[in-house]
Amino acid sequence: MTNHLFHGLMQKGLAAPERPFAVLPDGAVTSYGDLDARSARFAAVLKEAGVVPGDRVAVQVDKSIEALELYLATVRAGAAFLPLNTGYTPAEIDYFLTDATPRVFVCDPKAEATLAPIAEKAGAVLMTLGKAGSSGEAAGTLRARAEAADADFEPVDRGPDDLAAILYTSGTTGRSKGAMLSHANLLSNAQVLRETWAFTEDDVLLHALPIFHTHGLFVATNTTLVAGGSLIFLAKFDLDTVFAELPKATSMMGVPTFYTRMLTDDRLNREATAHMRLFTSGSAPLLADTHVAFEQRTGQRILERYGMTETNMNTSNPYDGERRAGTVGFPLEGTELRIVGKEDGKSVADGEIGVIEVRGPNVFQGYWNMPEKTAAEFREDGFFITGDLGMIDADGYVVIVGRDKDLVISGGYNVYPKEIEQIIDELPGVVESAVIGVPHPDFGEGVVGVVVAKEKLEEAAILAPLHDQLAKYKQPKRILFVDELPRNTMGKVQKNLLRDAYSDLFS
Ligand code: MLC
Ligand code: AMP
Repeated sequence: MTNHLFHGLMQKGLAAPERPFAVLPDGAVTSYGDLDARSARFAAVLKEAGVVPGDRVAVQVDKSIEALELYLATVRAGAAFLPLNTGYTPAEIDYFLTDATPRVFVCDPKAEATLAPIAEKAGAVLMTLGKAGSSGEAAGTLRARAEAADADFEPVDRGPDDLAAILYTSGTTGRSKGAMLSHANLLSNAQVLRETWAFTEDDVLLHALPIFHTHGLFVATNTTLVAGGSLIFLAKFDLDTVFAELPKATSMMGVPTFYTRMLTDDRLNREATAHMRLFTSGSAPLLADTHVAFEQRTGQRILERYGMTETNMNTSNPYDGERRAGTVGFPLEGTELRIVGKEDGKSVADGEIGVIEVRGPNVFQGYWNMPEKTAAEFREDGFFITGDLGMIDADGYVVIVGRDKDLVISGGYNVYPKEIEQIIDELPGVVESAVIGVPHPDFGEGVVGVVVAKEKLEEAAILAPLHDQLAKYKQPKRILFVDELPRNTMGKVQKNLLRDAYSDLFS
């Protein structure tokens, strides 16, 4: 039987099971054979728990090889993988589980007591998966069950259009939307990135990204898998570990914060990076200054690419050829990109700014349970409206100049102001609020809440109640009090004026 994504990703690995798939900083190696055998056992456990093709398996666990094995197991079992940011609070998890109604929810053993009632309410079977290397109860129930499970799990038959993953991405209304990605969406993008970036089985990718988002899970992991290469798998981005492991790597993928942090460190120099084949950046704009500074220090030109949860990767600077700072390069093979006028939806002339729209095998199937939202974000001819503003320069390079959506990107994580404003506006003493992003030296943009209060309030009075409701990265780094919010004649808050007024807040 054929499972489009599993067999596509594992083709090279299954042919050479002794080859390493991932190496941990402590030297522990997971081979492709191990990955195959362990994902088979996890798939068997999922099946025993009642997972049938089309079901969702939601997962909120620390980064580990086992979490990747669970991803592949879910695909093997014919279900859709639904990874959740480890920073999400129980209140946020409640929303995702209620919306997606997964058959199984896997969480950290430490969170079990808190999350059990939420899983039960959503009708999900709860299992736990602890940190790599832990044993006994701390290892969790999934591993214990896997030890007793069948290692000969036959991958469930799944075709290109079947659902492989649902990734939630916040929405402008404040309600998160589950982007449905098919087997073909994921496999085609991994294959095209392998070709575009020349990944082979000799590649060793330094993996310091989280694995609950497109960048760390699909771009980094799937591309390495289809190439039959290997990962140096770090728990998180940490400068000491990155510099210690860099000599063994051939390539690294990061968000701009990785590169600005590396630039603050004296260990970044030509010698430390001379052996590297490729550094890529994405998920947020890489400042041209960062690109230039990195090249001056190392001789390496970071390759910037552009993507989204909904579309996987859309464009990339060339591997061979000029990697142009401040641009995201050209549409990937098979992906069409156009720039249209915001009002009329008609293509603009080259060099003019408009909304970026894309179409291709990389573009998702729609939002889970939200047919109207899906319809609103696609044109009749199948182009997806990204909400990013861009232009195409004289040489065909795509330049992203801003966003037509009210979105802040902090350290590569998306923060939708509405979600935060809705909570702040409910707090005692608050009249209204506007959440904005302003330049931040470390995170690119820092989240700031601008609040109109009825009475004198301290910052803490706004920030403290947010702790239980919002993941840390969404919480404003500062709260500023003003007498009134600037509005245009239509009554709309002029966030651009607020962004200008506070542009130096973090400098
Ligand atoms: C951590 N904090 C953040 C934050 N990350 N705050 C705002 N934005 C972030 N991104 C909080 C911490 O909780 C902490 O709070 C304080 O800020 C400082 O933490 P830190 O130790 O400096 O943070 P660190 O753990 O090092 O994390 C920073 C980071 C991480 C940049 C390494 O955020 C990260 O890995 N980002 C990658 C995101 C990503 O993969 N995005 C891809 C999305 S997919 P306190 O108060 O406790 O000190 C996508 C599509 C595409 O966009 O195109 O790829
Ligand atoms: P997400 O919803 O987390 O997948 O984030 C997708 C958004 O990140 C895109 O719509 C862009 O706004 C932004 N993004 C991704 N890559 C880049 C890039 N290279 N430059 C600028 N913005 C980017």
